[in-house]
Amino acid sequence: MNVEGKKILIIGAGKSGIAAAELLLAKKAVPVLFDENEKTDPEAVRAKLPADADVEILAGELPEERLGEFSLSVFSPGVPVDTPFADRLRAQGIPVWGEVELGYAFLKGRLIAVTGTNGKTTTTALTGQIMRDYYDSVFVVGNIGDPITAEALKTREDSVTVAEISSFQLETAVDFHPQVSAVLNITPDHLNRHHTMENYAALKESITKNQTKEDTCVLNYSDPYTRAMGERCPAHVVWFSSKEQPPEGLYLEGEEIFRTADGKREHVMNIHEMQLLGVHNVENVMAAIAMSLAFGVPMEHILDTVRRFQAVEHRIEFVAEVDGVAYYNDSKGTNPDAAIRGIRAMNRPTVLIGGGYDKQNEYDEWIEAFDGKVKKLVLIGQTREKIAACAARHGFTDYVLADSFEECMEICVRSARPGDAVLLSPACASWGMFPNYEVRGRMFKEYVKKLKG
Ligand code: UMA
Repeated sequence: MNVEGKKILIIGAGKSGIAAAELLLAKKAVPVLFDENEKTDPEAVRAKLPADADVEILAGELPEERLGEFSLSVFSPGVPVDTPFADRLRAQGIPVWGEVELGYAFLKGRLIAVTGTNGKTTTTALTGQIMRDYYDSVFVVGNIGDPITAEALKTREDSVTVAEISSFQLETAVDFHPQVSAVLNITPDHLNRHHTMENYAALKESITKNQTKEDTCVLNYSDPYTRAMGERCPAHVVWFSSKEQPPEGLYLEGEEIFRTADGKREHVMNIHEMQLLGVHNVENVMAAIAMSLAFGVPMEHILDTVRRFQAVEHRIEFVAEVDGVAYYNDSKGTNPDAAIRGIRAMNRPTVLIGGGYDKQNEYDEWIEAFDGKVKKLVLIGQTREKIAACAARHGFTDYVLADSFEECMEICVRSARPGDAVLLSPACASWGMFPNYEVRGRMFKEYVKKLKG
């Protein structure tokens, strides 16, 4: 793709926007960074760019008459594309791309892309580690935290890129074509942006839209949405399941993982050989094994990495035990389904921290999953009243509303007794109180470390 001399509008001056601007500068384009947040400080944004970067930075509103200057627009994942602003760009004939599509246009080598509602980060990190342990040039990018545009220009013909891809990023995918894809599961999330489950599931499915029979798609056999995708999938389908035996792929029987391929069944491993906990993680491991096999990594190399691989930060992460209370950071529990996995993994009476940004999710199933284990629910953020009302409807009244994260932590410490757990697994995004779930998780960990100190 030749962008030399072209003026390109980047929307969103976060991680993705900065990385996209750097890539475009390296390709001699003229990027203009625009952030719709009027409080954006252009100098603070400039400080994140290379010292000699000549980039115009705009904040607030973009004057209509300027739109004609641009030959392409690149949206950050957090910026919706079904808005009047995006429509105005399209009306002027300016293509609306996502940051992932821009990175993809410059990517060399082979690509694995992982999507799904939950388990994406663990599966991407594990698959990335398997690739790193076997191949020379490996990049792990996308929603996991490192934008694809930050790494794309470093890739070579023999590189392997493993990308975690969110529904936001798929909304603007055009030519994005992974050789191996995976859709891990689909449960309600981000419905404030995608409006219906049908839209959301269709976006996840679009990860396969440019794949062919030469490619592989790894799907969950026991999830109704991904099962149905298998019937329409343009790529060769390999299944995984923790509940039943699929026609081809990996599955769990008791505590053993098996694989069937070409009509033959082989034993893969016992789940106690892995360091990761919970059935959801067995699913993530099976998906990672299936993708790695499809990429040509021999089974014994894959299993060697799987056996050593530890939980990723913010995903049911044990922080410390203080005065007999175990503290767990599951800040990545940003939707009810992910948070159900968090609560299921607890084996002690639990003081649970919930609430945050309102993505218009329903909390009934999450509250039901408390199953007598949650002794107190401490609620924070925009959704705290909505969750409290839902808890009361389900007969759970041991909840308390906190006005700040500090107050929430004080209540947790006061309520937990030796032998209990305190779990941050909020079932909501962090936005509104924190810039992202990582900051939320780190604040939790810092508080616990201070307690310990
Ligand atoms: N902004 C606008 N207009 C808007 C919304 C935001 O101008 O309508 C501006 C904000 O003022 C801000 C900037 O856009 O300055 C932020 O852009 P962004 O939200 O795309 O955030 P980035 O820092 O670029 O991070 C993004 C992903 N964020 C989101 O999808 C919300 C990160 O995923 C990802 O790690 C990063 O790109 C690198 O690829 C985070 C996430 O929460 C972890 N993802 C969601 C999830 O996992 O549930 C999808």
